Amino acid sequence: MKVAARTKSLKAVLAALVGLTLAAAPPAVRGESCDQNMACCCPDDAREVGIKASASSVLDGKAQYGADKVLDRDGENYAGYLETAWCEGKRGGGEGEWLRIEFPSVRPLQGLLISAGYDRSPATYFENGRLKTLVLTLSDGGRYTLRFGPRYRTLAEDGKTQVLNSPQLFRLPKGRAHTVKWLKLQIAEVEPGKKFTDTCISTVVPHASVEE
Ligand SMILES: [Ca+2]
Repeated sequence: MKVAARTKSLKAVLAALVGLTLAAAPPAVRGESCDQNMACCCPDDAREVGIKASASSVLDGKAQYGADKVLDRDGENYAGYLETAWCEGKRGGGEGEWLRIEFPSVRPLQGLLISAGYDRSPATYFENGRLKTLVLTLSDGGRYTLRFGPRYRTLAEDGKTQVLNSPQLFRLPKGRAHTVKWLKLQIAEVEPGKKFTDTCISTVVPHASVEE
């Protein structure tokens, strides 16, 4: 009887823990492909002055993989400068490592364009770790799980199939308007790289508004 009672109470504790975990899981937002998706395009704030990035770690401590590499811009390219990337420096896939972006003043945030990996080339993309899920925390208390979609494909002009799965657009749910001073992106799940274990993000573009 004693064993049975103990098993029962253990089950109750486990059930309570599972309940707490489920309750704490932030709502999920799925990434959209930017192929033929005008909502990805042209945020009016792509060249914000005074926006800053910091990170929990940097690969080998090298400036070339620094947090600021998610904010550099390539002329008028709405997606940012994809040749460069922040790469985390923790041993393993980088789960738990984070990137923090701070704005010079409080501003609206409706969406984010985020690279799923190192977008410089298909080679760097597949050799390094890629994102499956990120946890987004906002300074106004908002919290979401960002789920990167599967690989999107489209037909290139030369008739060859081209991989176009990154960056992806995340629209925050319309039910709640967010105004933020900072945001934090924490790596939750990754797909390991074929050659390297570090996980990289080429660009993050905050959108104050997102087209329908
Ligand atoms: Ca970059």
